[in-house]
Amino acid sequence: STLQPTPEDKFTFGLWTVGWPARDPFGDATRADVDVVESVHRLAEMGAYGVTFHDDDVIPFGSDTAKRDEHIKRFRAAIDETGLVVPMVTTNLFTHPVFKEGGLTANDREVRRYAMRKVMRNMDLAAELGAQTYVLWGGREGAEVDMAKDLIAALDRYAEAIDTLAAYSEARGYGLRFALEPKPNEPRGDIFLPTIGHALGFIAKLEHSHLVGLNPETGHEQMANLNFTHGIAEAIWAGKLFHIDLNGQHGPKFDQDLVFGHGDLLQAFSTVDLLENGGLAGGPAYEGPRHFDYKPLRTEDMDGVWRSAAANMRTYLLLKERAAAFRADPEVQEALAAARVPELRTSTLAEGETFEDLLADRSSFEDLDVPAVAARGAGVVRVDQLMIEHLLGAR
Ligand code: ASC
Ligand code: MN
Ligand code: MN
Ligand code: MN
Repeated sequence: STLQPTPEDKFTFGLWTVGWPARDPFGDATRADVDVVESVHRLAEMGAYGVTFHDDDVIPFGSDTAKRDEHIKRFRAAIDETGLVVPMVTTNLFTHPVFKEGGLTANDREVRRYAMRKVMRNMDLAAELGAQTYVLWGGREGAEVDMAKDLIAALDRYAEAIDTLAAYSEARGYGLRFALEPKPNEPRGDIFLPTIGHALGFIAKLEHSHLVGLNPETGHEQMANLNFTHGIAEAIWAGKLFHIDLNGQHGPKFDQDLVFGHGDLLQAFSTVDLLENGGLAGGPAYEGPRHFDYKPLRTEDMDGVWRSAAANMRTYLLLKERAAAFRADPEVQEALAAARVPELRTSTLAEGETFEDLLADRSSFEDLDVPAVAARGAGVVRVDQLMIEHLLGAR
């Protein structure tokens, strides 16, 4: 294996990541704006597969039609020159003050109608650029004051908006699938659809649920003190992992958007192992882009920005290499067997067996030596240490 990224690795970056000038709530920008054309070229040189963007990343908010066309033309030329793809596109419904109280779920109906139009206009561009996935991160969909929002009506409006956008994609033949991105808070005090689980429950209620899935982000689940690998496993199980935002986070605090692996490294290891080796046949459990949504540290100059972009890909490839070595190690296989991990793929009832058969099977209950079963060690610590040893390159 090689640690040099290539387009086959399907690494993609939001233009807003390397392009972040590092303005935060307490301080001014520490870097200049980056031309998207430069970002496209630099990322292509580094071996990326594609880029993604919010409308406003490519077309500054408020551009007139002529200026808009010019920005799109320049971006398109860069894409064509480099051969990068644009597999996902999204909308900025959070920066402009008009969205301060929400976009698709704002109390103000004029804001909601405007937000829908902003998404629809960018869906036209997404389809033109060949995107398959449209992400909806509802950063401003939420509240600080519970009683200043009709919480149930807000979910109705959210569902109405997404069903309308899905119907629009169908009617225009765009073939887009929508990926909702959960986040528990920030910038709103509380954001609607705060976790993967909340979003899955919501999607099941949609008229167009078949077109709607998830774009989970590592740090967003970890902000809620949840296990990201467990979260995406449930999304995969539900057939809803449409896209993924990989980054790093050190537990519950503000959204750090660190380089992938530069946070909870053990969880990054299990994430890569699940994506690459977690399929039922032992292959990938997810085939879409490996998308990085991170922010280069505010301390860095542009050299640090490009180093951080490379670090995401290299860390992913290192973890992929370690995960492959872990799976190939005979001692690991023995430890997993001793911990009965493969046994979980055997159904609890035998083929054709009914609950009547189970009731009739005395060995399952009446004759079971429960204390003996309870006394069996589960063999988990051996697996844990083997994980650590592979992660540290000790095996
Ligand atoms: C997105 C997305 C996020 C946010 C954030 C904006 O589209 O996936 O997590 O916007 O990156 O700063
Ligand atoms: Mn329809
Ligand atoms: Mn984030
Ligand atoms: Mn994200």
